[in-house]
Amino acid sequence: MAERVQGDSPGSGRLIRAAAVLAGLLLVAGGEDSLGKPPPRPAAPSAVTACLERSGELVADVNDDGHPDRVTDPSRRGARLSIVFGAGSAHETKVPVWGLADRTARRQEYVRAAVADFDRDGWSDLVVVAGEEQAGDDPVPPRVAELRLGPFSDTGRARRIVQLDLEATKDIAVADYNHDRYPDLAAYTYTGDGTYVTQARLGDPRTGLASDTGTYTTDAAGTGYDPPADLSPSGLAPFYPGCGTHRTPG
Ligand SMILES: [Ca+2]
Ligand SMILES: [Ca+2]
Repeated sequence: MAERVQGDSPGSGRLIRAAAVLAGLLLVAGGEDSLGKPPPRPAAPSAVTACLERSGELVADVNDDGHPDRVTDPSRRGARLSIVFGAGSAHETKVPVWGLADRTARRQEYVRAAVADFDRDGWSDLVVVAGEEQAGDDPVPPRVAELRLGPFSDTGRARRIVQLDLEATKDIAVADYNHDRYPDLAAYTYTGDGTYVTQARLGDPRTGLASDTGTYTTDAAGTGYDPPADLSPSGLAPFYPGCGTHRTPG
């Protein structure tokens, strides 16, 4: 935080501290521009019970407008995630993964996203990883590696954003590593010199996704970018009940 040097007036120290606090608040709020505001803080629990279709599609009100939204990712590694906002309503809108990357999407060479309620507060959250492709021996870290705590808007805006300590990650998927009912994240990550690993970030009630412990890291076979066909066999199934059934998750 701001330190006051000798001879500086007490007032300027306070001003610097106030400015620093304000800058922090603006970062937390995610700002506002042509992409609109994040949804307001929820006043009540979601009226839509989140559930999983047999097809693997997640149904949840991710933007808290009272209409169910539908989340799919046929790629199963974040590349082709899309969300149909207001599915079945007059305002139905399909947003592809690029549209959720936020203000920087046009400058990204790749965008990946995953949706689950990582902190289990009842609102599905959005992870976005985006940046430059790997282009040499040294890992290129992503420009964007964020957990946007739900509800989030149809442009990927959220009131609370957690910066993730992901390394040179490209592909991501919701996973179940430690079977504690908090969704986890699998991250296919470049470690340099042509080698990749799959790392884990564990769902967490306080931080959303906790730091890597190294415990679940697995080396990828061979060298070069060759993500597993199924980055996370468990997917969302352990964490959401089936739609139209009384099946409990797991
Ligand atoms: Ca909605
Ligand atoms: Ca949440």
